[in-house]
Amino acid sequence: MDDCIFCKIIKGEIPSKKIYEDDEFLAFHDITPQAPVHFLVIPKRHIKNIMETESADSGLLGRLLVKAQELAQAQGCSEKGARFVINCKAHGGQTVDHLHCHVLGGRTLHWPPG
Ligand code: DGP
Repeated sequence: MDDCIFCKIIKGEIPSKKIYEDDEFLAFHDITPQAPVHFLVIPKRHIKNIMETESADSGLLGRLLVKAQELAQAQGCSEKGARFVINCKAHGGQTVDHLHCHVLGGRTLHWPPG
């Protein structure tokens, strides 16, 4: 997608602080961190949001979550845990229309969210 910020990050057209990359996923620090640990894990394939996925995407979604938890542990969240968030569309608070999983940690997070 030509006008997608995250596709531009994947292509290197917009800089990011990468923490992980392979053929399928990219992880990078969020530009407006909401916790001491706050990074995003995104598929390189442009998928607009979680509601655009189907059963054929089960493997990708499973690998995305496993990668997110591995990176959370690598970022120091093993002992006290972290939060894994996927916002979807307007009511879900999604602002970038490219599927992404937020990983937040390093402090106690409140529940319910606002
Ligand atoms: P969401 O609201 O769930 O769509 O989260 C989008 C997140 O993406 C938000 O926390 C800020 C982050 N973000 C937006 N633009 C950029 C960018 O250009 N670089 C980085 N690193 N993060 C960005």
